[in-house]
Amino acid sequence: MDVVLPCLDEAEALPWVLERIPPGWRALVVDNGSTDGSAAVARSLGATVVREERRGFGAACHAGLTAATADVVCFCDCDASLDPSDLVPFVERIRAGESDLVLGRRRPQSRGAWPPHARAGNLALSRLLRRRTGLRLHDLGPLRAARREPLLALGLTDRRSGYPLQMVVRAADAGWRIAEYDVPYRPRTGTSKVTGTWRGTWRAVRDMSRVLAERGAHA
Ligand SMILES: Nc1nc2c(ncn2[C@@H]2O[C@H](COP(=O)(O)OP(=O)(O)O)[C@@H](O)[C@H]2O)c(=O)[nH]1
Ligand SMILES: [Mg+2]
Repeated sequence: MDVVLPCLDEAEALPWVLERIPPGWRALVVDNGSTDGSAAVARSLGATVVREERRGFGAACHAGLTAATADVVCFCDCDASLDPSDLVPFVERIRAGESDLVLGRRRPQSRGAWPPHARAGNLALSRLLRRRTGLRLHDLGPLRAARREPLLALGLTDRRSGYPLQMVVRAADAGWRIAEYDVPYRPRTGTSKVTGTWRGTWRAVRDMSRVLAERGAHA
C-alpha cells in the first residue's frame, strides 16, 4: 500500500503522522519546496520523499499518485489532523470490491479542529456536489483510498485546491461506487496553509467553483 502525503513545511507534524502509517505500508511524502527541513525529517523516519517543484495541493497529490506503484493508493494530510491508520478499513473495503473510492468524513474532536468558515464551506460544497452528481456525501476530506490505475485513468487536471473535488466529481461521472467513513479530525500541528487563511480559503473556493462548472459526461 502507498500513502501519499502532500507536505509543505510540516517538519513538526511528520513524526506523529509517520509513526501511524500501518506496518508494511509505504509513506510517500511529497515535498513542495519546504524550507523547514521536512524532507530530511521524512527521510530520517523512513519515508520515501518525492519532490514536486510546482506549488499546489493538487500538484503534490498528483506527483505522489504518479510516483506510487501499489495497487491501492491512499491520501492523507501531513499536518497531524488525520490519523493514517484510520485508512485500514478503507483499503479493506476497496480490496473486497465493495467500493471504488472511500472518503473520510471528518468528525472534529474539539472546537479548534475545524474553523467554522471551513465547515460551512464544506457543507455548501457537499450540497452543490449532490446537485451536480446525485452523490450524498457529507464531506470532501483529504483522507481517501482508491485503486491506482483507475485513479490515473480519471485524467485529473486540477493542480491546486480543486484536486480532491475533481477526483470525486470525475469518479461519480465514471459511475464509481463511493463510500464515506467517519474519521476523527484533530487540531493540526503547525499553521494551516489553506482553510486557516483567508487567501487559502479564497483560492479553494475559486478552484472548486471551476471544477463544479466543468461539464460532466452525463451533464
Ligand atoms: N505539497 C503541498 N502541500 C500543501 C500545499 N498546501 C498545503 N499543503 C499540504 O496539504 C495539507 C493540507 O493543508 P493545510 O494547510 O492543513 O490546509 P487545511 O487543512 O485546509 O488547513 C498539509 O499536509 C499541507 O502541508 C501546497 O501548496 N503544496
Ligand atoms: Mg489541515
